[in-house]
Amino acid sequence: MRFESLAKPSIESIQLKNMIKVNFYAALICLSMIGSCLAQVKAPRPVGPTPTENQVRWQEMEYYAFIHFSTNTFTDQEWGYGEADDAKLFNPTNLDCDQWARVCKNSGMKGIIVTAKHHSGFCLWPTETTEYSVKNSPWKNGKGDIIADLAKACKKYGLKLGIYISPWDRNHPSYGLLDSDGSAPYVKNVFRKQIEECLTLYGDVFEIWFDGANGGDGYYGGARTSRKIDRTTYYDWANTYKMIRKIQPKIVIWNDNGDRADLRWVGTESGYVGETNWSLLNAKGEVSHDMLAHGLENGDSWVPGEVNTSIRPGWFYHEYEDSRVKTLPELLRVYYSSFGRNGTMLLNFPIDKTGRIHATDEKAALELAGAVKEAFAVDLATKMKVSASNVRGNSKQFGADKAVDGDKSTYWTTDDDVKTGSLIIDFGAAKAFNRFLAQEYIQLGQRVKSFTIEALVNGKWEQLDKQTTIGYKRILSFPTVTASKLRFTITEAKASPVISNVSIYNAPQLLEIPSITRARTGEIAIGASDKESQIFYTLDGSEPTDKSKRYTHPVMTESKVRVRAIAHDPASGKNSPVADEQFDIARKKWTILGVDDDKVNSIIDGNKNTDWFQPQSKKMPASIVIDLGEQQNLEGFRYLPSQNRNAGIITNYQFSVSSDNKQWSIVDQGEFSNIRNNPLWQIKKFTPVKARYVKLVAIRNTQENDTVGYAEIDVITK
Ligand code: FUL
Repeated sequence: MRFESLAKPSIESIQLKNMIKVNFYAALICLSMIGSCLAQVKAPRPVGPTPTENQVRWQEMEYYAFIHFSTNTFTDQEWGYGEADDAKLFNPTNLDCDQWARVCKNSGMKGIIVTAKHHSGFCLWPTETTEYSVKNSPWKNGKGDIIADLAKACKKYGLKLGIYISPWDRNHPSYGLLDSDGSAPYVKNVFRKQIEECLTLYGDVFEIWFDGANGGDGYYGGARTSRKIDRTTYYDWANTYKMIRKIQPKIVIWNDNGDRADLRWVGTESGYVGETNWSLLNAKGEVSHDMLAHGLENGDSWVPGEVNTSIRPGWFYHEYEDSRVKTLPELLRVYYSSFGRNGTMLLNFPIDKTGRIHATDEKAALELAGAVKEAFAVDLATKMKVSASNVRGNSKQFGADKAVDGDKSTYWTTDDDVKTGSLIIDFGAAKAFNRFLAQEYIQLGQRVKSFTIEALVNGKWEQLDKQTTIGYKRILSFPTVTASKLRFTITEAKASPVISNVSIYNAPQLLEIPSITRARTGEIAIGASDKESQIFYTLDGSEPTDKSKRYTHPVMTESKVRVRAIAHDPASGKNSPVADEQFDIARKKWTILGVDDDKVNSIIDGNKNTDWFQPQSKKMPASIVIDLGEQQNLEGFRYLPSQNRNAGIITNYQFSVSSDNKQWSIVDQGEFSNIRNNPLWQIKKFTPVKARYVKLVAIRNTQENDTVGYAEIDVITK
């Protein structure tokens, strides 16, 4: 055996050995190449400011609710004055936080931010800081705690809880006052204590909201004065923030009061953020309206936008808004213009007097959830063949397919020196689609400055859209196209693009609600947003169907009238939601007195896009007098501020009537609350009175100067 083993090896065994050797070295070389490849292809370095973990967690929530509920609900106001007696009115008959949470959950929301304290100062929990709270209301004989009930309901439905505490407190006697050492007793002993209570008593809080409305008229413990504060110093935010983060380290702070927090307002309460939307701002310095809407491309801090809007015109419940709940197309528009544009969507439910989300609001939110589910049910890009113009280090880890793998923690990216690039998604066959969605991996910063999408239609590339920023999520809508490939090209970026997701959908088409306007003469015009659909309407308040009267030309009316209309698509048989407008008497016989300018008539022309401003020479108080042409039985008036200029918006008014334009009596006076942020029709009612002349006196405006503007003025007759 030994000799055998010393025997000369056979040719085959030498060949085999050599092969093993060669393969071994080849494998070694390969391994070391792979090793060095792997070692070389590092993930891109972050670019510019990046979000904190808390901000990423918050951004991924995408959609959550606001709840507005307070004494205002019972006084029918948007901004409660803080009157002590208002606490006695707070008495919901059927308060049901479980219902709030259930509706939010079923609507696809991830959390609820509640007005624990609104500007009136009334607290929805039995705070130790003031008597102005649920504990002095008839509700549950003062033994209730709405925040505790809501926290429990949120837990049950797997929702996160958020807290709104208004810095401005129109009830508290110490609001706005300073001690001799310059410190603010209200901030130290009341406001901060209230925050502390809310953040310690009710479990985890994901977001805290500090509204920007600050100082002004109020009850202030009976002083009934106007108190001004310096918003840059009064609240000492730095210390308040420190305290908040210590109690709730995972919280995000929203603040509209000067000191930059974690999130920003987007400059409007109408439900949209700019198409270009950078999640960046500068930590210091003034923030303009434009910066709120678009962020700052080179801002030094990560401050993403949150789009807040109400499901009705107002934030608080008013019965007269029951027919003004946003329709499905309107809600979808908010959806696409909020987190479809790198924001989050914070949709408000005003709680009604019974203590529940109104059935109409619930229906609208569920309809939105259904439509979203339907629109985004099938992602046509998932697992499709996809190729990229460049892949970072040719590494599989950063390949094109990472953008369509349904995993948001993986991404496609390019070499460091490549700041542009395209992905081509190949459907294999022609597919119809009308929505495009893209996401950047924001943990590495927001990079994309511009991009295009094109479709390959009959062998030719056709551009579908050309846009700017992407951020956490961008959704584009366009007319349905049938194509076999889609090309997504990043045309400019701050550094190599990092794309975690691309999705393509074919959403069902929705018919837009028709527009209804009434000219001064009383002529009613109804318009559809497209040429194909037909319009059907009613004038008696009944529900219109495609069997109702067909609209072909303007309809003349003179008296009070409720117009309801639908757009109907004969091809699909589909109807739009119902448009619903109520008009008072026609304004044909009206004359605006004492103004030598024809344009003044635009304030009674029924077109909210035309406006008129008092001549510069006029000082406050400025008044406008209208002759109604004949005696009317009046019980209120309406004022719509200019919809085009953020100026001349009246906040404090007086309304007088007269039968002869000589003897005047004041029938109403007060404020148009929250009109700056939400410049809607202001509806004011008073005890009915007969009169032919009316006078609206502007006492103050949002800018505290002498500019006074109007889009429309109207009366409400009995
Ligand atoms: C505003 C407030 O003044 C409103 O009343 C409301 O709370 C809204 C969300 O923010 O600016």
